[in-house]
Amino acid sequence: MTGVTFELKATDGRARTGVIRTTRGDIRTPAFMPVGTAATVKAMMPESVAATGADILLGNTYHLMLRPGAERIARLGGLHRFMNWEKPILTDSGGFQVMSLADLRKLTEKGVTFRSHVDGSKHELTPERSMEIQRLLGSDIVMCFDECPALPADRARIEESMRLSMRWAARSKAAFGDRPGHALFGIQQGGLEPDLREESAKALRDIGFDGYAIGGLAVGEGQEAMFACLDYAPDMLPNDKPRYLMGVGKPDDILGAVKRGVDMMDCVLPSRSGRTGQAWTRRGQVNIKNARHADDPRPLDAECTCPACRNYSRAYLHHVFRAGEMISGMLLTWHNLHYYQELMAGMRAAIAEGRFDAWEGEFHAQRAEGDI
Ligand code: PRF
Ligand code: ZN
Repeated sequence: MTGVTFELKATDGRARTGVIRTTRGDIRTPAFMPVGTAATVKAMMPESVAATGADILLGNTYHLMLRPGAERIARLGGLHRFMNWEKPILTDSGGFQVMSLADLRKLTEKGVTFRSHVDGSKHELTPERSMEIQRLLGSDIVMCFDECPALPADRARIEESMRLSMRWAARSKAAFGDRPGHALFGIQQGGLEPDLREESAKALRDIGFDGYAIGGLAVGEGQEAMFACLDYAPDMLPNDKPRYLMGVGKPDDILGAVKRGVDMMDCVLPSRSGRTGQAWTRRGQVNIKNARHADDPRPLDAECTCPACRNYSRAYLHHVFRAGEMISGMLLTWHNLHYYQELMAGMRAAIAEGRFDAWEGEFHAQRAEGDI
């Protein structure tokens, strides 16, 4: 008994809807987790993130250990209090970010040493230290420490890396210990090789986790290859535990993942693209930088109820982007996160009512109409 439980409420085909209950509140699934890397969802106040409908945020071990430091956050009352977010937080374990962001990385059986991308200082992360940092942060859902090669990669490299990650998963579980009210998720690896995915899933099932992530996807393989893997990978993981696809994705990636049995996702896309003038709407992507918006009095999306769409014109959003005003990133991020959460709410309702296929048809039809 961990104090974090998963209740599956309905399925439609392979799509699932349910709820993860934690001491900090319920997470309705399928769930999208906005990314709050540096103890903030960039350009958003936490109450605004909650207003978009998010039940949970993602935080990062790697960034927070470097700045401001896990021990400091613990002294200040933990990450929830530090950043003023009372709902659940899931933290990634750091290995994936070290491999993509840090300098002078050295990988051994013990863990990984690296230099900070912030100030060049030297650090070490191991499964044990990652569990300690995530405990100091006060994370509700802790991720195992793993490693993941970018694709394409040799089968030998993927196999070796997956087996290392499974040994690290066992060490993560031992170091995590027994922490009522907190959950530990394993991470499946194995690239695009079905037998390696099964070997990884079996290793994780044998150790036993509160939830299971699918790692090592959306790392350069493309949507078609990712969906081909998701045609079998989720079914290798226990049916009665949440399944989390890490670092995905665009709205159509999310739809395809949910359709294949995924319950949770995270991605920087809605927040990051909001700061570069990209909006995601039910009719597709809108680039607010485009000169065609300069005199347009209409909202970004007439059907959207977010503050950017209720209170401002495309002309205004275009102007503040061009002028480099901070409100540009604030409004577009809010809109994008609101759209993503509406997408999730729409899928949850469709699955509960057994009309997921019709919902999917409507999603594609609206996009085909294009921007009007
Ligand atoms: N492992 C971890 N975090 C991740 C990934 C992974 O494989 C990915 C891959 N898309 C994103 N974030 N720990
Ligand atoms: Zn909007």
